[in-house]
Amino acid sequence: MQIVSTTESSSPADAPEDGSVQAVYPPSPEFVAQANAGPELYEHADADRLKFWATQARRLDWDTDFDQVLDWPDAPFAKWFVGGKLNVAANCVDRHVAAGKGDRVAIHWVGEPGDSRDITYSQLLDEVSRAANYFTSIGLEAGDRVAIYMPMVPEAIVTMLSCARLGLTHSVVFAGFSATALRSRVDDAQAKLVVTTDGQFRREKPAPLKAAVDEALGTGDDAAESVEHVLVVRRTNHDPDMNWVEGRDVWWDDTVAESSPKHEYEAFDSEHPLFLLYTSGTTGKPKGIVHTSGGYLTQTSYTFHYVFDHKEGRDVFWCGADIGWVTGHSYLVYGPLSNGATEIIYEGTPNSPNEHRHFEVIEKYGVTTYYIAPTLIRTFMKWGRTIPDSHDLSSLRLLGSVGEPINPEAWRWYRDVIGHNRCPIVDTWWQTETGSAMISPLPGVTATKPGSAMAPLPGISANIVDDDGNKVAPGEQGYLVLDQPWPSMLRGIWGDDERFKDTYWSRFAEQGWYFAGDGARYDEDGALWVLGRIDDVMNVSGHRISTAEVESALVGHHAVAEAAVIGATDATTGQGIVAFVILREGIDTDHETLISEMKSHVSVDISPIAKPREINIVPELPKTRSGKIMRRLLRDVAEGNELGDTSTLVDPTVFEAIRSQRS
Ligand code: 6R9
Repeated sequence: MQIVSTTESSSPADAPEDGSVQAVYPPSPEFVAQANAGPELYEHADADRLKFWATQARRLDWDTDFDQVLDWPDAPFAKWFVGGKLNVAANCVDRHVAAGKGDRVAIHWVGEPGDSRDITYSQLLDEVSRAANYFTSIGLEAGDRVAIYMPMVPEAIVTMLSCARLGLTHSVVFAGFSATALRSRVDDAQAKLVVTTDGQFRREKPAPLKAAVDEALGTGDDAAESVEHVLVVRRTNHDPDMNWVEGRDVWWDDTVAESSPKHEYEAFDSEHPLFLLYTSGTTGKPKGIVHTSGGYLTQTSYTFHYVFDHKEGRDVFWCGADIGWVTGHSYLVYGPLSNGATEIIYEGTPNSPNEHRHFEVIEKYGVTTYYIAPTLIRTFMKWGRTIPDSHDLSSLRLLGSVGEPINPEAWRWYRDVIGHNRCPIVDTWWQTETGSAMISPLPGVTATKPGSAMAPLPGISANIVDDDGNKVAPGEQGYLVLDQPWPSMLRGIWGDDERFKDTYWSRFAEQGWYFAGDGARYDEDGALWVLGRIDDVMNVSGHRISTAEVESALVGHHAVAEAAVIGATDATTGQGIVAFVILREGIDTDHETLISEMKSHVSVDISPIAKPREINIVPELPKTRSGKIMRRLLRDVAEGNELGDTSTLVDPTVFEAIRSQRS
């Protein structure tokens, strides 16, 4: 596949003169000249994949070298870097201090109410050591599980690293989840310790958090029996009614902060479990995705270096995800810190106290590398370009996108308004299960197409196949599969090997491929386009149409800020396309005219078969707390069904607004 282009420039001169939009964006010669990655990275990986991964693994410090790169006869249960021993936390902290980089800032922490802290690698080492000493003092041992239910405070990262240091397996539960969700995760993992805060700031107001832990852990007969201790970080200092269970609850200030900052680490087996991260499946019970040490750290570290073109000591990296999601694990904690990066950790939402917040942070800290989700880009679009335009964003040199397909309009807006047509964009496809980025351009190498994740990274092998496992022709939709194991792959579902095999490996069992659950297609140049979850692919009169494609077309209409599309059951066509759209600020054309304009826009942009049957103009879309649109619920609305489970929604009241628009 020809995806490499090194010499052409990506100046405005490349823009077609007939007014149509630019289709391909080659890297600029200036970026190419300084890029970490070159085309030879693909060549090395293609020549000998396992040797390539061994080279990447040696970016880390191993206390005992590995003697086998991959052990796969027991597929789908993989072992990577067999025989090797390392300490993940020492790779993220100690080794940078030992190399004389202790005074470098690891974390510029920005609190929601405006407070801030800068934490150097030396200070991080002290903090991690203190927590490790305290955890040892209460009897925790390698292999025990620790639940972390915290907002984005530095102690959350310190706790994750202290667990890694001791071989404790952490399970971070997003602090926006309910007490019920926390309880089911604590029980499933049989966590002995829960680390939390007294409260958290949300839109400038303190809200209790420890209270949810108390509710989750219960009392008497209903008490979560595995939990021995609850460790509480003081954050808001504002919960006059806070409950305190003597003998179970302790303050961080009285315990960790009083412990010794000296701690000798021990090395653990490459396959020692590092963390569990729960993700929702098709059935009600969340799956505890298991990740281990050596392979996970190898691939997060490698991808951080090459995909984000990280320059040690110069770059300031900012990933906008929460530590409650895999993106936060891999690109707020393990990827950046294993590379000795300086990064931003921001506690709040993008519009507190106002919509300028992110751009002020970029300006103040000189952020060079900015990695966010398309939903936030579209929100910025909705707020309007005058907001970013009023800030100096000249420090930025690379932009990233993750979490969902990015529509070309949002991609171009991101590149133009945030990146000033200077910064390459890396659209990174991956999942909780894959652990690190898998399909993405390499900046300085790949000529990118807006909306395409382009190609598997060096060392990764993917394919798009039909029902029988045959590679699809360009333009045809198929299943995205990973046909070779990769170092940061999930090692299983906690306590449920059968579900692991069944969920990911049964669709193409004969071939032994991992089925990711996403649909994708190649274009005529071989670039790979991820179309979204397979259950988001509609079937209208026998034609397969991706919700993402229709959404992308709708967002291409000048009046539309954001769109969600679902396939609703239709007696004649199988499914009918129903769209929900949010308008941009300042659109005052009447809705009837707009709706008919939008329908013909989609018809022209994709094909008449993709023309929505129904378009609803709504004030909000139902989103999960990680920013994914809950199409399942929109389908219920469109089909007039009882609403399914709304517990993971940010704002369950959006439905009243949506329903009132439809009636
Ligand atoms: C990292 C993360 C995984 C699902 C995945 C896919 C969607 C993520 C994407 C993307 C298109 C991208 N997804 N990145 N789709 N282009 N660049 O988001 O993990 O929360 O487990 O979600 O997200 O559908 O299967 P996770």
